[in-house]
Amino acid sequence: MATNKKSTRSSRAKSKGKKSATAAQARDGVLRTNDVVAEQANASDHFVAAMPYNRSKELEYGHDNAVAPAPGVTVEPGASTLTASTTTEETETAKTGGAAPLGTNPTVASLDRVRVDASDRPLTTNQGVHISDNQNTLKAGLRGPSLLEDFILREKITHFDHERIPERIVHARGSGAHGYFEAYDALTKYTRAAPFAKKGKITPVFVRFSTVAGERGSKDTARDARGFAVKFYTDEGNWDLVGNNIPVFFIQDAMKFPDLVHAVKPEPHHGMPQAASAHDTFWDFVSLMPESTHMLMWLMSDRAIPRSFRMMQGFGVHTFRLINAQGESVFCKFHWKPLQGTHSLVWDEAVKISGADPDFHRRDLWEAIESGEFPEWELGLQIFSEEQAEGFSFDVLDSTKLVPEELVPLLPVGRMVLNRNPDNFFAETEQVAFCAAHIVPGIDFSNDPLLAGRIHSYADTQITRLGGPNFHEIPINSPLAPVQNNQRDGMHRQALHRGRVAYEPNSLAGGCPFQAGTAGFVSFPEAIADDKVRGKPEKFAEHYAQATLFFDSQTAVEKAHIAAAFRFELSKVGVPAIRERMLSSLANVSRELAAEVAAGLGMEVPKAMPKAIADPEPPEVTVSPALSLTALPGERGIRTRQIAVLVEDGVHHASLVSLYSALADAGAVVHFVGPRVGMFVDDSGEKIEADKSMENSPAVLFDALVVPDGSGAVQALAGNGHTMEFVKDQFRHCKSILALGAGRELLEMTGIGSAMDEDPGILLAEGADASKIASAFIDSIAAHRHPSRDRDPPFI
Ligand code: HDE
Repeated sequence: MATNKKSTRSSRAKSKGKKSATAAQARDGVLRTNDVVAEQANASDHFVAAMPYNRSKELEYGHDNAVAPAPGVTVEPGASTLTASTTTEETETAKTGGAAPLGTNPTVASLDRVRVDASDRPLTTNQGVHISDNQNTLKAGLRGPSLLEDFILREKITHFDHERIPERIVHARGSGAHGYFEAYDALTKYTRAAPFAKKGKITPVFVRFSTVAGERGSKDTARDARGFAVKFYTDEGNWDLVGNNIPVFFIQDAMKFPDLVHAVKPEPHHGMPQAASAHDTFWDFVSLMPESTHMLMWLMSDRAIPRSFRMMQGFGVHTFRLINAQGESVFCKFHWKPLQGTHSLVWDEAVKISGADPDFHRRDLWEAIESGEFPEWELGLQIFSEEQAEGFSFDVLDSTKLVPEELVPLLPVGRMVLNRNPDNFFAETEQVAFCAAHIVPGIDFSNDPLLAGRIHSYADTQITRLGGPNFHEIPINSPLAPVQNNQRDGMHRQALHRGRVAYEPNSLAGGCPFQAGTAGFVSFPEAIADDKVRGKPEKFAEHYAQATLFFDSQTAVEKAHIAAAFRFELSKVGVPAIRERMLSSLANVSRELAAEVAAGLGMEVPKAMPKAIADPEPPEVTVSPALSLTALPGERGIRTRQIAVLVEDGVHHASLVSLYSALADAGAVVHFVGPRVGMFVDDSGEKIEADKSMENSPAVLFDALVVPDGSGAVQALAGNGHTMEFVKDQFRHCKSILALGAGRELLEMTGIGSAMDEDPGILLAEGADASKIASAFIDSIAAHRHPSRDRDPPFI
């Protein structure tokens, strides 16, 4: 009998050995000779007849049914063979296995199903044939020609030839990790989304961090926004929160995205510069797009050169909707806050790191997770009603605007921990396909016109990048939630669909898979009655208030870095009129900033650029402390911080031993850095091994420096030009330096001079007192940097 709810199927009817001709009475009462095929058809007839007409049809019309769609009509098949592809489905071999367990789809199981290990296994071809010789092609004689029939060579080379796939058009360079999200509490008041269903609920995640402009092999420390994309494998399907480490964006409408990306990518005539916005086309474009000014402030700030992926915030950027089980909706912005705190590099350091270790961020993330220092973020939501939003001075559908935390505070709702590195970079981090359109029941889009373009773009781009429409079946992309629908075929299809039905409505498969009705994803029924137009709302015309808010909310050092970044970038612009235009735009943000940048370019501040709107609504918030990096110092002290201890022959042994254990106990990663790697003999005749050299690991790769005691060692180090550079860079980049005993002389030689005695980041102690100074040194490193030393131009 037909039901409007999901029916429990009876267990599989045994069909073995039933392939004999029988006589059967069909539904019409006629006695016919039967064979297996006819029997199947006859049984189907009974099954199909239980659905004499499409009972769902009348439920497809009208508003009430639109907002509360009915579940599909289903009929229980009785015998499982009724929905099978073949009566032979239980004929087993090692390859075919048995019949599909009803209602399951093994392509969505955990990654265990595809994890491969070759321990104790011989080399094989892709067809599983053992390879006897992996050194030589098949030849006609030892000195003879290679033979075309060498299928082993040809398979190997052919596969190799096709190893690369197109890189992402943006965000090509990235690094990923697995982890989980844990809800602090049920958030059912606002949303029925699965990850927030109850206190303590765990949802697996895969996260990919990225730069935007650079190609796949480009440096990690480019000045750029960072992607912060989180795939939640929820039990109601995959939810991708594809965000950035900056809460706003350059443009307001998806129509401008290709223009923006063309402007920032290497210039098309000569393919330069790589992973850099400091060139003519970028500044030409953005100086003609004043709505990008707010994002430019963030991009020129230290946010664009993070110390680590682990030390940056993440933002969903757009306004989203949350919907609860009663169908009530609120607006929402997503924020990730790192427990490690927000910390950044300085520009000179970022430039040098890109040469010393282009994988700086990738290595940092990998090593932290490998060593069990699992990075963690808190998810906070800004929740506000549509009515509240209408009262704001800005439009919440405008992605160039943020909602100040002083206007709508953050509600902490859970935490995310990254606790497992991928097994294979390509299979997981490269093939992961994030998609802004992947949302789950309880979450919905707002009408942000930038978001609308993204809803289209991501799936579209994967078709080229991952070779067809079945990229959702690639193991890293497949949900943990069961997948069943009538989509079929296409390149690289893996699912083996049982049965002959690939359409709906159907009666031959008992109406399955059936539409879920209100148990499934239901779009929020937002009322819309307006003209169909191409245009923007008036509030979008205000371009500067939040750029000013951002600048005015920075500390003096942060402001100086923003000015220096504009100076650097615009100094790389070859066309003076573009510099001038950008300065005239900055004059609308802050006279102070415009004057500083103009001075740095040897220019006068031009007249302010005319604004698109004469008298915008005054902003609610004019200073927001939350916008400064200093707002989140972090809770993890010096854990995972990299500390260089210089070593040479004759280094004072005892002081290093005691210091090492104090720093390691505090969670720091201590490296002995010598003029070369390998063994050195300390003052007590014992050996000390340098795991890094000043040549392979310059100062920029470390957060702090220890200059050792031992006059012989200090003299030897002083004779090495690398040492001077090492100490100078540590000083210039405002990092903590501890000089023990004779080590002080080295600092003096670099020209730090009297600054040494007043500088809170320089600690001096006798070698014998190394253990006493350790805790002060740890506090000093935890401060990340000592900005009082920050000079522009640098002091040494
Ligand atoms: Fe993306 N973006 N984007 N984007 N985006 C892509 O999708 C696009 C935007 C973001 O680690 C592409 O799979 C359009 C904003 C991240 O794999 C592509 C528009 C934000 C990632 C695409 C935007 C982002 C991407 C390229 C304007 C912050 C990397 C490859 C309408 C909220 C995801 C891919 C990963 C990647 C399109 C704007 C974040 C081409 C059309 C705003 C983190 O589909």
